[in-house]
Amino acid sequence: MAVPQGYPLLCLENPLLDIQARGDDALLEKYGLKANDAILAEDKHMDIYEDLIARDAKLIPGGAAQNTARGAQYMLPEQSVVYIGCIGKDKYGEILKKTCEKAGVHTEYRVDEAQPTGKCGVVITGHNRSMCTHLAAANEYKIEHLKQPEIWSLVEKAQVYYVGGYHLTVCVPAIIALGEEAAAKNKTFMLSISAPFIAQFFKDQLDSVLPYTDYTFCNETEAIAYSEGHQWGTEDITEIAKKLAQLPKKNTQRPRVAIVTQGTLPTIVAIGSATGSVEVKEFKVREISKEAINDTNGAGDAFAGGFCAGIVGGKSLDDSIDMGQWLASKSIQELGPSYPFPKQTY
Ligand code: 26A
Repeated sequence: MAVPQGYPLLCLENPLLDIQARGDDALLEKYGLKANDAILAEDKHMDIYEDLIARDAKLIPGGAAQNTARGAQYMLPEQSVVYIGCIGKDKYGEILKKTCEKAGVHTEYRVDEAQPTGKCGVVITGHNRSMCTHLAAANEYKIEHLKQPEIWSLVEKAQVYYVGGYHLTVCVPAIIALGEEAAAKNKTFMLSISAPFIAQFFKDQLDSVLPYTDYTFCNETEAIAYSEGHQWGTEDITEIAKKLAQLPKKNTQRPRVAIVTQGTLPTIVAIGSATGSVEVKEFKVREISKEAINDTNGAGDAFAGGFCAGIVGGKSLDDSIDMGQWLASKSIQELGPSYPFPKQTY
């Protein structure tokens, strides 16, 4: 057997296939969906995938952190990124594996024998997207898989960890294991809050992993959901970013950086310090003409991917933010969470 190589960036989350189509208010209403949201599918949502396929849906590789992994690898030298999660033994799982291979991302999937590969129904209405996820196999990820010697050796060789907050619904112990490894060896641990429902309904799980984060990512709606859930009494994004940066931290050798994206508005970055003071920086996004936008699904994942590439490549915080904004601007010109092919260079 080939000895696994080390990859500097290790990403963990839910591998999903996106089933994405244009919809309308009637479709949103039929399933009780908001125009712009991400939820876990309940029984009443299970027909939506067929409805989307009937609307000529595209099958696009998704899963938020898997998009980030592909994005980071897009901007890094070969063999920089490994992605971990659980798929089923089926055609959709094969599509995900092949797409990652093509993108140069090494995958170490756990393959569940019983459940199908997870899928995410994406309803596009104008510039909004509503996502409804049936995790299926993705929900079967277990800490035992991460602790297998050949997988754990990749964890030990990695220098930077990126976890999608959506995984808080699946396997908190795996996230904590990565956080502990990072804190013990002064490596970098990053986490995205991923969706308002994570801040609202998985609050305790989220709070159990935030102390490990060196970089916490969220968008404006997730920031506000977090603030509301913690009765911070503010919807001011800069204030929330500052408070996120000041939350308790396990590894005190690194400051916490909280990064809040807000669509076309500037990205807010709050940098904590050992003394408790916080520095705030704002970064304008790269403007794209309205006509050039294809769809914004996955823009945040792309931003995180470009940012991770910067950090893994030893770039400064400011440069890493710019790399994130560059990759996000490229991704929104593609269909779904994808990147231009042939490859463009930063
Ligand atoms: C557990 N949930 C709800 C999810 C997701 C998810 N990825 C992991 N877990 N719900 C939506 N996504 C992904 O988000 C991307 C856009 O940011 C979709 O698969 C889509 O590719």
